[in-house]
Amino acid sequence: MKIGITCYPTYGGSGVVATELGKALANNGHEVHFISSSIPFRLSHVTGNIFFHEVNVLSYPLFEYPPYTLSLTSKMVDIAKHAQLDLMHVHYAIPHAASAVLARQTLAAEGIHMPVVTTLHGTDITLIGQDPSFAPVVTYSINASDGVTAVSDYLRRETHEHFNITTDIEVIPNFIDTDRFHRMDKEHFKQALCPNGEKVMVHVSNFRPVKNATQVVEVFARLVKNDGLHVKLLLVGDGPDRSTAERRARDLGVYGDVRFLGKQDPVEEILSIADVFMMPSGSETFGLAALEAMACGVPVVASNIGGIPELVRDGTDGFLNELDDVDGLTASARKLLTDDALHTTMANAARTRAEETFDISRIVPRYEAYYETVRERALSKA
Ligand code: GMT
Repeated sequence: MKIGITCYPTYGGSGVVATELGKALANNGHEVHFISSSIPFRLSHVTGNIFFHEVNVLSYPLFEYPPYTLSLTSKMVDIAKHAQLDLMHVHYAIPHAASAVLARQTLAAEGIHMPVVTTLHGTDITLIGQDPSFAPVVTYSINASDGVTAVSDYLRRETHEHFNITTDIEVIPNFIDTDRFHRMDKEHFKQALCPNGEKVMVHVSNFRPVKNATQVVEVFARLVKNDGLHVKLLLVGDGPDRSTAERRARDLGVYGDVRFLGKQDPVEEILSIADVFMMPSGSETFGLAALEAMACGVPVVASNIGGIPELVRDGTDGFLNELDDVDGLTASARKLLTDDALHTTMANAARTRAEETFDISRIVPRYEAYYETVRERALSKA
């Protein structure tokens, strides 16, 4: 098939999923056209049957806000015509689903069929999408899509609860390439960071308030100061709460044992030296960063919210604690850092879960089958 993919190109789970999906589809012989404001950060090579089309946003004295959504729509129309796309798959509803639906209507006026699949990822449904300034268009563009997927059962339920949805939503969970994400021998790196054999706690996020990165620092300080554990904390990523987390580490007197590494790729090399992965998020529809850790054999300590329990099994491949329960999160991390036998069992379980349930080879065929179903359904209606 010839498939158009639109996503946010920046640091974020929906862009990662869209890009990895596109690369896997191209690997399976499909022709994939990425249409985005800039090249997605995980798309390092645009070769063979992968194409990238940048959306050019025109400024004009009259425009206080240049209308990106319309420029994206026009680019979709242009690529659909010239590359003869069989289907357009958009990730994150705002504004991509609305652009795609409008592009489909524009093309239909010229007798061209281009079914639209929308994948819902997170705050497009759980937060920002519910704002009255977006909700009517989000509702319309979901219902008008030819196919809709959600990355967890939780997200599917939330969509039905908060929007007037008249269409079926297919749950296709996120996935991981377990050949790329696996525990590697990074002893030299570990030695450099932990010269005295300290254990390693890792947090990876975009440091938005919803990620509760400061709680990771609080947990870490308790382990070091109250329990006297020899641990280092690595914080990967960047965003609005990074400076607050840095300040908290200084105030708690643990800054010397904390490293803020900023945005890093490949993250699997850092995960390869980790003993515990922390995800105390206030909202998470899936938790892709936790899956990346699990694939590298790192047990997860996370909040028991959203879609996380569909990924991390409490007491099997990590521990889930009530939201904002810093004592509980600390106790969970303490168990994993002090009980080697428990750690090994959970690390193995985490890796097995990633391989057996979320490996890319199991999930990408589900998207391919779904595309076929959507296309047949859309063509039979046309
Ligand atoms: O929804 C967001 O705010 C951002 C989005 C993203 O682009 O990173 O994250 C969501 O999608 C990811 C990929 O499907 C999920 O793994 C994240 O759990 C989800 N984030 C939230 O729900 C906060």
